[in-house]
Amino acid sequence: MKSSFTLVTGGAGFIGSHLCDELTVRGENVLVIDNLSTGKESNLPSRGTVEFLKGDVSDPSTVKAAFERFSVDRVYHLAAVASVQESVKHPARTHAVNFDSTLLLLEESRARQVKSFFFASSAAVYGGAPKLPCREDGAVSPMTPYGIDKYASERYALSYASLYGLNAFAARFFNVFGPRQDPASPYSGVLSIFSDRMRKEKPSLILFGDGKQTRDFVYVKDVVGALVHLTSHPEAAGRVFNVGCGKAVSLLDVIHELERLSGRKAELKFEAARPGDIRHSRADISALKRTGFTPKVSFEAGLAEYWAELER
Ligand code: NAD
Ligand code: UD2
Repeated sequence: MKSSFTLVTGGAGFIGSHLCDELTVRGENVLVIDNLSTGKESNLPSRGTVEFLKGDVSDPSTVKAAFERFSVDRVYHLAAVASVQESVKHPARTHAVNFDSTLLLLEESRARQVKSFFFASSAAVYGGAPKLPCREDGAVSPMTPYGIDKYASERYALSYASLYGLNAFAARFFNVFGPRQDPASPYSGVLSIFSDRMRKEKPSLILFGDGKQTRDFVYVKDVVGALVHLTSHPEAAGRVFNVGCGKAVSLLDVIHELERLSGRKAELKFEAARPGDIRHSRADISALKRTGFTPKVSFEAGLAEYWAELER
């Protein structure tokens, strides 16, 4: 009999690689599909059973071949063009990755009756001026191709639960941060960019807007903890959960904290706000808490751990 594998798409990326770490620690065999567009092979765990297929998750032959070669019994779908700005620049190209891949994976998962299917959605589904804190049963109004594809994918995943009995659930990640978030592009997560710059002798930071925009930053280890918890929760199927901390932190607060950790003062350059940028974002995490999971790492503690890791 073939051994079972847990498929993690985007497993060479920031969040996906932390998830792979945790799954291998739990003794699961992991199969990763990643095209390494932003991920790195060196992010993959060095211990445990990890098979790596370099390929495009929106290509039907790649996805089919993976399911034919391996006995996949769980799926975590995280591969995506994770940059909102990239989706604004290239809506058609990002749609193929951020939406088509979900339908392909759902079809394979339905045909093979996998035990669980997870889709990585985003706070971007709430749009530009949500009623705060954002609740899963509140209004959605995605403003960018990224947010629209996330919402459509999420709905497809949940409809596969109700229509076909697939054990599918989704999570709307708020702003995730931590080790291995790649600061390489100007569209990378703001905390990875700012932390990287603060390590320089004379750090200078660009603020798009006035720096008073707020985000609900959540540490990557809590995100992985929430996913693993929800996967085995009997009431997760067919539902979407906010995954954040429930606390708003402004970019100016972030800078203050990084100045404290680094002992350096940052030079701030203010530029126009980016198109499609959300002003404020904060999660209501009571649904997640009701399942028995509460994030454990505060913004300050997570940032201190991340900073220490960068300085190591
Ligand atoms: P990331 O860019 O580090 O990871 C995405 C991974 O997907 C990368 O390894 C990349 O190489 C891979 N990938 C991209 N296109 C692919 C394709 N066509 N085929 C195969 N692999 C492909 O980003 P991340 O921050 O780890 O994001 C993971 C998921 O979480 C994404 O779906 C993202 O939209 C979602 N998300 C992230 C955040 C955040 O704050 N980081 C917030 C909300 C949602
Ligand atoms: C993040 C995720 C996205 C999405 C969303 C959910 C990344 C790269 N993007 O988008 O996938 O799901 O969260 O809400 O993780 N900024 C600056 N200076 C910089 C860089 C950024 O001022 O050098 C600003 C930016 O204009 C924005 C804020 O910082 O107002 C956060 O930007 P981001 O790209 O980290 O994250 P966001 O919220 O656009």
